[in-house]
Amino acid sequence: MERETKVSMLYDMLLARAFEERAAREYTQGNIAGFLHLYPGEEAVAVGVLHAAEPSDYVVSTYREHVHALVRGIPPDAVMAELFGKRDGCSRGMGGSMHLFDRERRFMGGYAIVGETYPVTLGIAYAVAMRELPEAVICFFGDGAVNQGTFHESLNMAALWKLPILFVCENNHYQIGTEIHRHSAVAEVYKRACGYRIPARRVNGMDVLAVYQATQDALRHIREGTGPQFLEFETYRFRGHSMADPGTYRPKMEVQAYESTEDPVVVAIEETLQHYPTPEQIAAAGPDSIARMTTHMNDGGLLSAQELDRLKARAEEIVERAVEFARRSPEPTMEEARAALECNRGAEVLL
Ligand SMILES: Cc1ncc(C[n+]2csc(CCOP(=O)(O)OP(=O)(O)O)c2C)c(N)n1
Ligand SMILES: [Mg+2]
Repeated sequence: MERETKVSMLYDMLLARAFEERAAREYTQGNIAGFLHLYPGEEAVAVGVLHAAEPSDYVVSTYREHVHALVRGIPPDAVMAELFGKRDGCSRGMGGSMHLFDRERRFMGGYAIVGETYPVTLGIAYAVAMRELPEAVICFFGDGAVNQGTFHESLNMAALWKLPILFVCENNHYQIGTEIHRHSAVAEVYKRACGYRIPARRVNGMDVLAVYQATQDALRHIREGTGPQFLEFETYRFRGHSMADPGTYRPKMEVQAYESTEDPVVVAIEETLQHYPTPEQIAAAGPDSIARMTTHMNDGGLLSAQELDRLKARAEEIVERAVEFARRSPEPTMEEARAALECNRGAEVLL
């Protein structure tokens, strides 16, 4: 792999981290409303997958999609402005954090409903297959989303019709607060794809180079016309499920009461803890994807400390400018909202 590609992937991860941490700050200051699901910890997945993709591929994502949108090439200004609900946002301020969209870049949306991405992907992939072009549709979803009925219906049809889909599971081991052993009968997500004869692999989602390689291989098979592929990337989110998840729904007194007694809740917590990864397991999984990539590049003599500082500074500056841009952008009007409804009616969406 070219040095430039590695530097570019590292930069995208740094930008992603800086963007999301800043979005969190803007949220707490009241500049972003609604739900805000952030991506720190998971950067290697979006960056590795989307660097391996072609601009002609389509991307369908979830509500945790800011970084997918950024790596896809939507300008940080337009993404931040959308988070702010402003007119210069990529969905003209009418979508917000969970509904980023950019037709020209074939970013076919973030979706708030868990499991909604599969049927949308299927429809796009069917259109692509009819046009017989070497394009693929990349479908992102979380580990919790594989328990939805649409997952099974869509995988079955995708395999049956040999559709050009890359299913990408971002397994961060949690569905909101529920750990995977508690929400899924099969904790190795990739095994589910075997039920539909879809080739599937589990890959370290904290290693951007491994993610890139696995995606390239999978996309090559898809372009050969052999049908869908499935990749499960094991990753971890460093923050809560969303910014709306501070845990304040439990009165302090109640929590303290449970903590201070030896009641069944304590036993249940201990039992739960047995399913959580031990510190040794976490350490064995390796460091943060950004730290890992930085070490890799330093060891290979590909990046000096000064260059790394410059990349970080550039990312911070781009994010600062995006926030300024979002602040200055006007609010959309009700007339614009109505016009958007009208213009979407019956419109051709695919390019
Ligand atoms: C159909 C549906 N049910 C429930 C929800 C509420 N909900 C939002 S996110 C989420 C958890 C999804 O977890 P996962 O797929 O693992 O994605 P992650 O948030 O970990 O990225 C749930 C249950 C929803 N948005 N849609
Ligand atoms: Mg999850």
